[in-house]
Amino acid sequence: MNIPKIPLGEWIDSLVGWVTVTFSAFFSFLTSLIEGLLNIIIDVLSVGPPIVLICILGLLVTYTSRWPLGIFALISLLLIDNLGYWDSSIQTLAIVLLSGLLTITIGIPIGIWCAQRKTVQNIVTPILDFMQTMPAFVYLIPSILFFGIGIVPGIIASFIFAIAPTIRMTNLGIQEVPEDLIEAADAFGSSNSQKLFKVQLPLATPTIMAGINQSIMLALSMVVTASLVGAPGLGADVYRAVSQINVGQGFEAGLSIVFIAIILDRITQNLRKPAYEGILKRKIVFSILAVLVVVTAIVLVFLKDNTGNENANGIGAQTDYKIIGIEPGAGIMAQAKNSLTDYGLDDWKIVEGSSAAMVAELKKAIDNQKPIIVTGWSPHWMFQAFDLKYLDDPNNTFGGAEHINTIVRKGLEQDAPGAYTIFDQFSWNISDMEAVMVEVHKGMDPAEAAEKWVAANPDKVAEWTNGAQSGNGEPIKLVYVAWDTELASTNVIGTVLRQNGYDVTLSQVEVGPMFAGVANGSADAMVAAWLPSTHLEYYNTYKKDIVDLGPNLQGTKNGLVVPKYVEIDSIDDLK
Ligand code: PBE
Repeated sequence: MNIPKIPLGEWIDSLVGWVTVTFSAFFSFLTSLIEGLLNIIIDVLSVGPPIVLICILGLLVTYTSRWPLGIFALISLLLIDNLGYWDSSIQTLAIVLLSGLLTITIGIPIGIWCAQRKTVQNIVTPILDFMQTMPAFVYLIPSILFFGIGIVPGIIASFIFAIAPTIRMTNLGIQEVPEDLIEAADAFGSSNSQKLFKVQLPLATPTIMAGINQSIMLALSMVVTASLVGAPGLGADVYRAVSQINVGQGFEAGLSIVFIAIILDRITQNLRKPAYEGILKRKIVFSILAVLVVVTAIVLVFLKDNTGNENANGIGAQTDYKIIGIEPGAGIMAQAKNSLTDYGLDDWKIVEGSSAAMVAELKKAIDNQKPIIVTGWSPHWMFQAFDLKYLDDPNNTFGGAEHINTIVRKGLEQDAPGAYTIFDQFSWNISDMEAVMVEVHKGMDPAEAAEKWVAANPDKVAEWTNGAQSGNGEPIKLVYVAWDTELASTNVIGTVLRQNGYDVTLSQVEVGPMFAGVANGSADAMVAAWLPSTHLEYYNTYKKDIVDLGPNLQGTKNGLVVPKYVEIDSIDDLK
């Protein structure tokens, strides 16, 4: 059959593109609103030393769920603080509380509406099914375009992912109210709203609370995903640990998430029937808590407004002192962090995320002619697509010109000598690599772009395969990180090996796993070691267990990059 592919992806692309432009004012309003709310929550939670909040939470858990659990909460929070995850935990808690708040304010009314109108329920139910089954990762993509990277797209994605149970359970709770009670209410002539607030909602509360509890747990389960687009907190700690293969840190951050989950779960589950209700009335406790929160928030907002912002027009204020980074494990991220110390940029933060999110953010800033600073490297198509410049790096923190090395596992030379020879002889230059990257950027499939380049450059390829015996379908597993450069190089070398009789697979991984995979022999090779400085730490960690075949490309560079219209020239100017 010859039915052409339905361009569903393209339609979605143009729809999202249209929405991004048309509603950009609305999105930036929403972004500042959510950021503002989040900052207030974070400020309130972190007022005073950690021990204050630890005690309050401990008491609250005791009150709702008896003293043994209160003691558990106290100890686990003290442990989180001791391990050094307190600030991350506050951020995570704030993200979850805000998503929870949004879920309640939007989910409960929708749930009520569903319960009252069959048509609404018929429309909303399939939408909820769709929202819950679509992998939550997918929401991150348009979220970045609408809200930029950072915490807001993470909150929005968590909210979309988490709202369904609140809506469903509110609907269910109200529908389950026994018919005779409704009839009785009708018989006494109650209005619709009286019926809702005096009969249906009170009776439905346990079910609604169960929905909210589930929503909050789902929001918490999104924190790691949200960190891919730059949301800070425990999720980012876990993501960083994965991308650097830091088992200990991963466990500590993961354990902190578990503790927070248990505490939130118990508080929300028992909110309606606290264990010590008999000793102290629920109303009193929650009123005290509410007054405490509101007063602190007001005082903090008031205090904040009075602090002078001397340098409101400087580049720092304009960019919110943020440098947009990429995957937390990338070498350039370590260099960027070092640059903060080397240049004394104490106020600045490096936002972790991904290369794709960084480019999306850069494009958005350029479309709006806003200042932005990103971690950048060449070769990269962004220098062709946009007018960019490197900031001077007088302290040489980013290490100057570098090369990319090919690294293979021990034993490959014996197991697949032909492939080994090809890896060893693989070498090309920046314009070759750029030719592939340009095609990929224009939308060609990387494998196809690689085949095209290989077909067009038989002489170069002949040098690499010179003297290499062909394979007999031996498997060769290449690992790479989804940077544009390595997408190009890995696909090209993969194509050449395939054409020489090897059964090649490419696996996309994070930086740490890429090195570790070659070192422990679960992968055969990588062509992506940026040396001498970018990946030095990984190189040193694994150098006993790998075979370094030397450079395949010379003349790469890392640094901080800004659009040309940004009026600074050196990292020194960020001070
Ligand atoms: N990069 C591109 C990588 C190496 C390739 C500069 C983003 C890094 O920083 O690890």
